[in-house]
Amino acid sequence: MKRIFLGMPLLVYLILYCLTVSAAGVRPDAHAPINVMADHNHHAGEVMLSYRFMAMRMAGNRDGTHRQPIDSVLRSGTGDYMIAPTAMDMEMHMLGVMYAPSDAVTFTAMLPWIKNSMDHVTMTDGTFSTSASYLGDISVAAILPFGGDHLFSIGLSVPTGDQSLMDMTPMGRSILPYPMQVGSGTCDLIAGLGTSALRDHDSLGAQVRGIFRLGDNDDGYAMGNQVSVTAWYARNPIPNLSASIRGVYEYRGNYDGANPVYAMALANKVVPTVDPARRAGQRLDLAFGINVAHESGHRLALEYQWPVWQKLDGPQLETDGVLTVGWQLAM
Ligand SMILES: [Cu+2]
Repeated sequence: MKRIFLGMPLLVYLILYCLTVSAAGVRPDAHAPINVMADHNHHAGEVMLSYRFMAMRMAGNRDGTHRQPIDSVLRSGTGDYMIAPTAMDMEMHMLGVMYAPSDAVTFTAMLPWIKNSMDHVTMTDGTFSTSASYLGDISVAAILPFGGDHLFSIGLSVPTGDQSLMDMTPMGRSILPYPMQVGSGTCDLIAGLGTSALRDHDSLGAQVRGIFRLGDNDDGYAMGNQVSVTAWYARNPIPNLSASIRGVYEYRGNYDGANPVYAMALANKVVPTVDPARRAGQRLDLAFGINVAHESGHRLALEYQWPVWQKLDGPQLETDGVLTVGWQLAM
């Protein structure tokens, strides 16, 4: 998280710079809050480049809607496991490109780079950390506007990521458990439906989006499907800055099948993160964001999202917050 804070002064400077130049008809809230994907389309011939940085912090265990102290996860206490995760950080850098060959369709491609790190405690009071980073799953999609302010998007995520990343653990160099992997290993269908309305000084939007796994991967399992429903309201206190508030409901399912490489660890209850039936969860998040638009086509945005409610098939690490910052340039 340190690098984020080092980048903050630069981001603040860029936002202040953008505010000094009039936006001449560019609406900052013509784009949704930065953590919403496939939220807008482009006009014929337009190209947009984007970069997003996302940092997610997870800390502490939860089962259902209740927090679980470490003692109730570990076998040395009242729990079942030899090892418990205590915290996890995910950092993602994502490059994106959008291109509209006509007003009727905008194509998008996204290329993520993901770094995961996880801290653990063992039943003998030992601690250890693992980390892994790799290219994630590249996705391509078509965004199709209809009926004025509505968008339908359909795409495919291809398994360019890795689901067998390794690192040193107390058991030697091992394949890391499910939440540390950066790829699904499957081709996934992505579908979304969204709508938005721009008024004189404010705007509203909503989107439903899902990721559906098409079959099993080479290791004999499929990650759970994911569905998110979100709605936001944005207001422009000054012409080229909008401030937004957003609600998000997210559902992700348990894994289908299991990677046989974890069979021994699963049978011996070594750690809950190798259990394909302890991956599911639901979250209700609240997010606050800022979009800044410059007449040159540059946009900067920031959004912070945190759960107000979550229910997990645990023990599983609970999410504490998600920070997303982004830059976009339309040409
Ligand atoms: Cu765009």
